Amino acid sequence: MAKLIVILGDQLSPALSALREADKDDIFLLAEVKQEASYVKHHKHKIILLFSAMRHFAEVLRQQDNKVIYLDYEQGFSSLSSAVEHCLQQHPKLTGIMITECGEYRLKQELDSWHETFKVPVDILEDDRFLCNATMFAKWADGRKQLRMEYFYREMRRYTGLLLDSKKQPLGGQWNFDKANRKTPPADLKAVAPMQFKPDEITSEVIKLVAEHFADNPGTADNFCYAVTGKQARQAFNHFVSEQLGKFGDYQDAMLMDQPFLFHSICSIYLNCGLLDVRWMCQKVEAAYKQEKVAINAAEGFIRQLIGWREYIRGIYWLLMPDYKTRNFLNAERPLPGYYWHGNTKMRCMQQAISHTMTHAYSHHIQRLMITGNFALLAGLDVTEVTDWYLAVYADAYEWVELPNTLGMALYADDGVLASKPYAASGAYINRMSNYCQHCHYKVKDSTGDDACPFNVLYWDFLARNEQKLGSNARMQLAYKNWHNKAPAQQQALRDKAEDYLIKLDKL
Ligand code: DLZ
Ligand code: SF4
Repeated sequence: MAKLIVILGDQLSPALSALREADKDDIFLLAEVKQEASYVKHHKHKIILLFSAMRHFAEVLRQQDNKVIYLDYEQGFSSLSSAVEHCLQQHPKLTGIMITECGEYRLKQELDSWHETFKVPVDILEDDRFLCNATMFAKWADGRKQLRMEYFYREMRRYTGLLLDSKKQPLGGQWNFDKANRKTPPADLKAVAPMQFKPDEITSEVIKLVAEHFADNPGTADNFCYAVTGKQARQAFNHFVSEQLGKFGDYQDAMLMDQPFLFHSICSIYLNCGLLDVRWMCQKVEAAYKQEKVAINAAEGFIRQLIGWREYIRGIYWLLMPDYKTRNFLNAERPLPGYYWHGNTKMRCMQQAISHTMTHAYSHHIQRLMITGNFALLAGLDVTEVTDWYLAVYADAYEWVELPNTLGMALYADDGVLASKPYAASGAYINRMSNYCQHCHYKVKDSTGDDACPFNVLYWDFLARNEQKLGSNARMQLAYKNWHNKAPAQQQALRDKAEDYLIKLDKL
């Protein structure tokens, strides 16, 4: 009774439940297929990363004497279902399928149909690489008026025991050191880059394949330097802990010209496809704190992202899909300007965030939330176009993580499920957290003149445009008070300027 064990491109973990449960006669399937490679126009680096990491993972499985079927892209399989069908036909001794649950609702529907399609038993196992499963999350969410991350996070700290003292109280005397993560960066702050890896033979093959078959996708296939094995990813993470983490604690939200990574680990790229293990990462960071190598704001700030934010986001996704994807509270429907795909804009902050994205399939969370996300929110860009953009261009993006972060957190399209108020900010915030404005065509101190900063102009217009929906939000009262304190003539000038900018949005 041999089974087909299907391993997806973001399931490249030795501890995957489907691998743990496999028997000796079972056959593993990894497949590079058209549908997964093109449900959005993925950045070339994202495809290179996954195809190369899948090929390396298959190698390791083979070396451990497992039977592995690897279907590469040039074999032309259209979908995972067609790959599975092929294997079942070629190997009649296969009498069942086993797979660990996937990370996207779209694909879940396909997996759920396999039992009917193939007329064999299909075991879909829990993905216990995550710390909180759907049942635990639903229990936590049940009966709560608001699903705030902070309370979920405290439960996760208690559940994991991370950064707790012997009385189960938070080390450092408080749960959250968020305020100590937002220092303004000095202009001469020197970044410490994440570890880079030279492509080996397998990766070089994949780079050629992607350059040929995905020529029109965003990004270039040339400068790929990410880890593609678990061993490399662990090296990269150890480098982060010893060389970057201390400064990451202080400057999590900082942005500087031409410094795409600053002190960020970029390990979401590896964690989200399975090359790193969340428990191992958290233990490394906790140990660095206990050995006094990093301060509490660094250790807590990092662990919060993993066991707090990341698990919370996943919980929200599975709790609220598929309805969540249809939400558009602010009726945002303006087309995405072309510079989201190339970064040719006079707005320096947008140019930086987008060009980093196009070069590396990466930009850090504040660039995503407070630059490209904030701009999309203020300008009322189409929610589906924006969420598809994030899903396509980031190497760490799968819908479970991308959708709530974009639709909920950045665009407030879920009417406050995730965030208690929209993350709308004017140029002043960007000026405080970066040195971009000094290098910009627009004037960050201006809101109505010829070269007024578009973030200022659109910020006020956003408030005015959405007052009916946001005016009663308790956390927006100060913003609306400031708006109403403006003289009618000034309000009109701001709105006229916004109209002008919105008409020529593509040319800003
Ligand atoms: C993102 C991606 C890409 C580009 N290609 C593949 C692929 O060819 N084969 C595969 O198994 N997975 C791929 N993936 C990742 C899947 O899309 C991912 O598993 C689902 O989105 C669920 O999270
Ligand atoms: Fe961005 Fe405005 Fe600053 Fe220019 S002036 S970098 S558009 S915030």
